[in-house]
Amino acid sequence: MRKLFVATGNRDKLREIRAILGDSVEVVSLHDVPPYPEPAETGETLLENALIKAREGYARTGLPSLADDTGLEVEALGGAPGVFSARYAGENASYQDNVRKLLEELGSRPLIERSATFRCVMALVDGEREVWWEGAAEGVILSEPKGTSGFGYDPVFYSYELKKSFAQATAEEKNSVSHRGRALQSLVSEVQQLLSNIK
Ligand code: ITT
Repeated sequence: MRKLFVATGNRDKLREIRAILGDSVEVVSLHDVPPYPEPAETGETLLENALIKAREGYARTGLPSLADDTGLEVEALGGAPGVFSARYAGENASYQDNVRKLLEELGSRPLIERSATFRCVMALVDGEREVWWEGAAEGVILSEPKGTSGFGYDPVFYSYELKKSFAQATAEEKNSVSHRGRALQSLVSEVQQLLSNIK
């Protein structure tokens, strides 16, 4: 089976990526290759950061490399945390730290002022081409966490489509409407085609 390197060490993302890609490719990650320092995410956009990670992955492994960069954009906060979602409450912030900071920033605003978009860019670099796909999910930020599934900001992200928080949804439900699920769905058939062209 063709191997696809997914340039992330985030096991929560990996679990979702593996579930969505299914048996179409063999996914290997940062946990399966000799360690290398992860490149600094110095880009100003999700796409720039996804490309930084995918290019480094390809340079290090020689395998077609996929990278995910995700951001939560909250309208009332001018699009924050956006590209800084992983380090919103500081370098090495935990998921809980970031959620706490987000709830503090939003304070007692009513739901109507808590609109948010999860956006995910997936970039693939294989030595011949650089391609990317984007997926988005719309919702609102709840005033307190609900549910225990998923990860990151899932407990406070209420999905309009699912009518519950991502952390109250099953993995299948989340993947069917999520930013990551959507980016990957449009990638699946193309990845198979791209990989079958690689000698
Ligand atoms: P890699 O760069 O190694 O892929 P990361 O955790 O640093 O992993 P990002 O830079 O893309 O990933 O940061 C996105 C942050 O947004 C992540 O740490 C989570 O806190 C959050 N996040 C990403 N996808 C999410 C999802 O599906 N549901 C909830 N929160 C998510």
